[in-house]
Amino acid sequence: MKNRFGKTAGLALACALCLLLTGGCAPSARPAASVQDESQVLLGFSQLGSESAWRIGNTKSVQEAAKRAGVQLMYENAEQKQEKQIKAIRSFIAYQVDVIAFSPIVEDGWDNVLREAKNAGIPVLTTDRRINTSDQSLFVGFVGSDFYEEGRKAGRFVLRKMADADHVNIAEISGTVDSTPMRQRGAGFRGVLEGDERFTIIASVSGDFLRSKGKECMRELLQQYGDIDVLFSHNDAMTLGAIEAIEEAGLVPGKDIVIVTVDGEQAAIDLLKQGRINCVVECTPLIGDIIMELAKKLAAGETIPRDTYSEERVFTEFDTDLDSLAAREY
Ligand code: GZL
Repeated sequence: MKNRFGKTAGLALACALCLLLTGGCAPSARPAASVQDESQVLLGFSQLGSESAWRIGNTKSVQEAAKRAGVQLMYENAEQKQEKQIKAIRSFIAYQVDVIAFSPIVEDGWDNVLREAKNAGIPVLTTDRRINTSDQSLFVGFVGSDFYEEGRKAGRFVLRKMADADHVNIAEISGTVDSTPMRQRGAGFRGVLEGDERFTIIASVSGDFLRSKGKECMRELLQQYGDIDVLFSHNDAMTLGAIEAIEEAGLVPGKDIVIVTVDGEQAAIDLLKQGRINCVVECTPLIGDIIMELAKKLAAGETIPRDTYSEERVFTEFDTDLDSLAAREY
């Protein structure tokens, strides 16, 4: 951990910088100098927003894990804006945190601010989503899901469910454009189906991981295409919106249109049990404890694995134990 005796001056400077950089909203969790415990790791965490139950569950996991781990957390919510994440990272640098962790809303555009963190000697951990950079030294590791595998799991379910179909029209409602889950879930899904002429992805539109946009997208898809056999939706929030549109159109979700979704929110599992969703690919947001474990290692100068992946399941209509599933934490 950095020597924080010089912190008081640093704190004043950082507050001024943060007020300058963030338009006056200093990190709500910024500890006053008097309450800083020099032995505690100080982690700056930039969360991308609050767009879904998954994201809210992820934030809760990080905040509760910090308390359990005795890590002092400076938390910033960027409200879906990359420029706010960049400003938050700059304020963490000014405050000389021990470690920076962030969930990059999109993959591109991080090199400059991460070079500033590197020059300040602050290790950066990417969580949940990845960045696209030619300089791999700008971050020390990634912790989160294998989104390619999530897409492959969705594709393998479609292959099984539609095994007897002669031709299958698939509509895709994807996540935030140029985000890692959007790019990799889509690629994994397509990789499983490619080469099988029976499957056609007739449309792919972005719902930005939002329930409201998922509903809008599905309404438009149903107006444009009268023969959608399968919906592949990149997250449960959009799926919940899409199901509203499907039912408004007088169709039965899970029957008239096979529905494959990703995340594993309680609401999606409940609909799976009711037969209104056919497959839920788990993507766990509960990575707070592993983030704290890795942050403490980094603060102690230890090395960490380049990639740390979550263990994840897939739940389908073919499962016989759905009723025994434990309550979901998101
Ligand atoms: C995936 C995460 C995605 C979730 C969405 O790790 O980045 O963002 O699938 C969330 O629910 O909005």
